[in-house]
Amino acid sequence: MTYQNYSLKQLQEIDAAHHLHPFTDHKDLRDAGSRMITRAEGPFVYDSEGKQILDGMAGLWCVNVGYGRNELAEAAYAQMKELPYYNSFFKCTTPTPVLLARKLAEIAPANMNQVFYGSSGSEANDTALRLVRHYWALEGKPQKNRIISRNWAYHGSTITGTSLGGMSAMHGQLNGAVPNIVHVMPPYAFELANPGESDHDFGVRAAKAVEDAILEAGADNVAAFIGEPVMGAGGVKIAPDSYWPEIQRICRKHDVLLMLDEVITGYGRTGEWFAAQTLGIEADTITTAKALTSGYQPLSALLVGDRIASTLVEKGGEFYHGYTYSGHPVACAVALANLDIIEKEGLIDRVRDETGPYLARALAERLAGHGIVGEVRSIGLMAAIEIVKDKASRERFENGGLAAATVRDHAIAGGMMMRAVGDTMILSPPLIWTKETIDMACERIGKALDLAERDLRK
Ligand code: PXG
Repeated sequence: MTYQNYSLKQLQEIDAAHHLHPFTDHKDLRDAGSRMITRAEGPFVYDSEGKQILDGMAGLWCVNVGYGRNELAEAAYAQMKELPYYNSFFKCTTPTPVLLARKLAEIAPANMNQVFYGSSGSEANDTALRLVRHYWALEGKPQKNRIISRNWAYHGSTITGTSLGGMSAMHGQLNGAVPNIVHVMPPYAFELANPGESDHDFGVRAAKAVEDAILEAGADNVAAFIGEPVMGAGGVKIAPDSYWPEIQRICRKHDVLLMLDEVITGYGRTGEWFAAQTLGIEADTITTAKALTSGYQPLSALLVGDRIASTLVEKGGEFYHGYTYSGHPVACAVALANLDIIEKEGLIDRVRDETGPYLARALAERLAGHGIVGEVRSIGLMAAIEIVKDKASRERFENGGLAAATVRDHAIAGGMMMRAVGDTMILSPPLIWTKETIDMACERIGKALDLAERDLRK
């Protein structure tokens, strides 16, 4: 590649002339010009001007083993030379997706033994929706097809992903969602708990919203509930402890399948391979992608529980669904090498026993007391910082979203890559972060909060 021959300005001009970015206001982008990230190593990314930035988002919630891993490049290279592509249709397949499927069954919750591949989380959720409805059709209940989801959920950006998701701005541009998907309140205590309501009671109430939706539709018409164990793109919304056990009980009581979307939480983020294990949830499908390859290759795996899989096998009949790149051998080779690194380096144990608790303490002791911080919360290496104008009343700054965007801009300028969702700052770093990296991050975030407070209170 010869991009080094171009100046930043030239690349920005070419970008503006030819490249439409995801989730972007293109008028804005043309005014500002894009930030060009050109290389990365370990926990850092570097922009075209050589500026080093600590990557608090693991790319986009995916680079769990950090950057610059030769093993992954070599796995891809070796597989490309031997067999760059062959399909898994028409009773064929290739060795790497087979071996990866066995590995995934080994690390997944006990009832998950089958895998369906795609190239993205959105595709995997499309598969999940189709599979769950297919399951009920095979069981002789085709009308049991409604899906309960939640406001603020993010399940991808295809029409299915957007329809399953609960992002109102995205729905506003949908012009017709996939039918029979309803959304209820999320378990977001910081904004939705009533004054004086305990976390426990709020969690039970948020779960009851799911049961109410089931009862309203009639359980015979409800196929499944879908949820992220921890809502990621919606702002790292962590449910109270009472929520998931209630959801599990409600789904069992009404014979409603439980679909987990672990595109963000999968592969170690919460201190177990899957958040289902951290939170003790028994699901019928688990959507995974992102950190399956640490983002080095596009790959998703829908983990399918025994209940659905056995019906599929016993009843037979073709499931008319699949992608050219389902089980892509190169992506699967990279995934195998990636899971190997996670295991050999003990990254998940480190999150559970060391860095996860250390991050929680650091946020609580060093940032929670800040004048514009309303709450900090985390699970494993996934965290949120709520930005408020008034700590006691939790009143937000005017112009919703501007406050966190101000913090974010100062953070990036200070060498700390973070995301802002509304007025929530979020962190989801590579699992290779150490206590020292967390110290560095907290220091940089603290400075960004100081500078933002100065701007915001002007
Ligand atoms: N489910 C969840 C829970 C996700 O977080 C998807 C599905 C879709 O995956 P693909 O691979 O189709 O993008 C995601 C993706 C953000 C952001 O701004 C988050 C995602 C994607 C893009 C931006 O936080 N998550």
